[in-house]
Amino acid sequence: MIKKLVELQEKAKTEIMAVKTMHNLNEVKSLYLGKKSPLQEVLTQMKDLTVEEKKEMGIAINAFKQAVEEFVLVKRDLLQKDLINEKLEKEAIDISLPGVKFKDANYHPLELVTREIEEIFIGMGYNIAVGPEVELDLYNFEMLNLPAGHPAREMQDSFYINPTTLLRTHTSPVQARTMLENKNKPIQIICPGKVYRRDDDDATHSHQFMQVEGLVLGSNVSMADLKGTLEYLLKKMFGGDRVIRFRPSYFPFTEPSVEVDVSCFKCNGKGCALCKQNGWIEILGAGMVHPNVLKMAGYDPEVFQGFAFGIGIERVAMLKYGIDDIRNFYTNDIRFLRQF
Ligand code: FA5
Repeated sequence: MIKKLVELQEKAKTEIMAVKTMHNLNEVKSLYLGKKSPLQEVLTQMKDLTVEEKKEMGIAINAFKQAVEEFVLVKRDLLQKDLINEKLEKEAIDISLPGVKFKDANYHPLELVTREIEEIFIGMGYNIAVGPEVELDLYNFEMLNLPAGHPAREMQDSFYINPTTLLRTHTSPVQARTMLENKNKPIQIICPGKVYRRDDDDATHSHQFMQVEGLVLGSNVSMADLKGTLEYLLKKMFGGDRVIRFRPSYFPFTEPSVEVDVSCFKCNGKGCALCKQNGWIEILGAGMVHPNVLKMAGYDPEVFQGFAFGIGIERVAMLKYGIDDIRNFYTNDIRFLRQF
C-alpha cells in the first residue's frame, strides 16, 4: 500500500506541474485529495491492517497529503508569476514612440514689434520707462504745453474718469514724469504702452492702440540726432524695402515738429484704399522738446535741449507684416495669430 501511495504521489506531482491554469490546478488538487480520490480506496483497505501497520500507514498518508499540498502551493506560485509576466508584457509602454506634439503659444505681433523696438533702442543705450494708463490731465496735457482750452486738445479727445483724470491719449505724459524724476540730469528713455482716444475705428485707426515714446535730453542734442536715430530705427525694422519721408508738422510740445511716413506696403506708394490714396502711412510724430515743456519740468532750456518721438506700434506692425486692417490685432482670431 505504501508503494501505491509513493506512485500516486509521483503521478500527482507530474500532473500538478503540467497544469496551465488556476482552474485546472484546483481540479487536479481535488482529484488527489478530494472525496473521490484514490486515497479513499487506500483508506477503506486500512481496516484489514494490524495496529502497527495502521500507524505506519497513517504517517505515510499524512506525508502524501502534505506533499500534494506543497506541489499545489509551488504550482500556484508559478502560475501567479506567469500571470503577472503576461500582464506586464501586454501593458508595456513603448517609450520609443514619439509623443503627441503640444502646440506652443506664440507672441502677439504687437508684442513682437514692441520687443524688437525695445532691443534696437537698448542697443543705442536707452532705458525703458513706464507710466500709468489712467493719467492726470496735468501730465497728459498741461505739462506738455496744452493748457485747458488749447485747440490741439480736440485732436486727442479721450475717455474721462473725472474732470482731471483720463485714459492717456498718448505715451507723451511719460516725458513729463521722467523729467520730474530726473531733474537736471540727461535723459535717454523709451516707453512702450497702451493709449486710448475717442477716434473712429477704421483700417488704420483704433480707439485703443499702442505707442512707444522716446525722449532724449542733453546739452548738445540736435534735430540731426533725431533724424539719424529714427532713420536707424526704421532701417533696422524694415530693411531697405521701404521709403521713409519726414514731413513738417505741429505738436504743442515740440518745436520744430515732424511726422514720419513710410511708403505703403500694399500699393508701394502708388495710392490705395489702405493709405487713403496718398501712398504713405504715417507711423510717428516727433520734434525738438519745446522750451515751455522743459521749463515746466524744471529743466533750463538754455542748458538742455532734446528730442522726443511717439511711434504707433500697430502701424509699424502693419507695415512690417503686411497687415491691411488694424482691427485684426484685437479680434483674437487664432488663424491670424498663429502666423507670427
Ligand atoms: C502723438 O500721439 C504724439 N504724442 C507723438 C509725439 C511724441 C510727437 C513726442 C512729438 C513728440 P499722433 O497723434 O500723431 O502723435 O500719434 C502718433 C502715432 O500714433 C501716429 O503716427 C500713428 O502711428 C499712431 N496713431 C495715432 N492715432 C492712432 C489710432 N487711432 N489708431 C492707431 N494708431 C494711431
